[in-house]
Amino acid sequence: MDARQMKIKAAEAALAHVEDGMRLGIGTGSTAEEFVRLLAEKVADGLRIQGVPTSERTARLCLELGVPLKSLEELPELDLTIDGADELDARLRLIKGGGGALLREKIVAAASRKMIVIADETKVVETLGRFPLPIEVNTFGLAATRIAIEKVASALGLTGDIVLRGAAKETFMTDGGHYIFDASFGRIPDAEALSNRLHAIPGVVEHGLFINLASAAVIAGPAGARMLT
Ligand code: ABF
Repeated sequence: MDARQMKIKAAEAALAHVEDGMRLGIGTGSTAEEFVRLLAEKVADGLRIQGVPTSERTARLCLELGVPLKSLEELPELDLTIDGADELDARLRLIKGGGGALLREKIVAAASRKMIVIADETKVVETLGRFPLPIEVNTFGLAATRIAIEKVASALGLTGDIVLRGAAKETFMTDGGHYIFDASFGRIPDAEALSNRLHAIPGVVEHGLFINLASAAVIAGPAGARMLT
């Protein structure tokens, strides 16, 4: 089974949790896009859901495929969010944001009663941090914010490059009009501590550590899909 087939397997398993009439947060990334394609087929067969997209990219795909959308303003309380991840550990803590949508993904996930992560087994890690942690920052005071992040990380024994996404060519800007630093810490033993200290930095808008948000995960591997709760 190749990578795409594994993503489809995870998406299929998650789709089984979508009930008629649900208010559904819809994630970003290639695995989430496989979920949207399968969801669109169910909608065409009569499934009634109202979707809230976590990025402009996801919104465009949903509209193209006929998945009915509302804004989070219209649906501020959701029943379920289905979204991908860049990394997840055994306690369902995640690193997200590789796709640049972490702020809206976290807002939508936090507005949902449940969040099911869909991922292939390559995303499962013992300790978060192998994937560079995306940190969404205000465009004002970038150098000062980077120094503040370095200090916070150092205080927790974390070192590694903190790189402005897209700086080499054209600085990446999120749907929300912010920039992203990708911080290659390698391993993050105390994700909660890092999360809290990053939130205390004024220039940090949000970061890609999702803690106490995922209710379950569907992990797909060559042998099929398994549920992690
Ligand atoms: C999104 O899912 C992002 O937070 C994360 O980067 C991405 C993973 O993408 P993929 O499913 O393509 O690996 O929610």
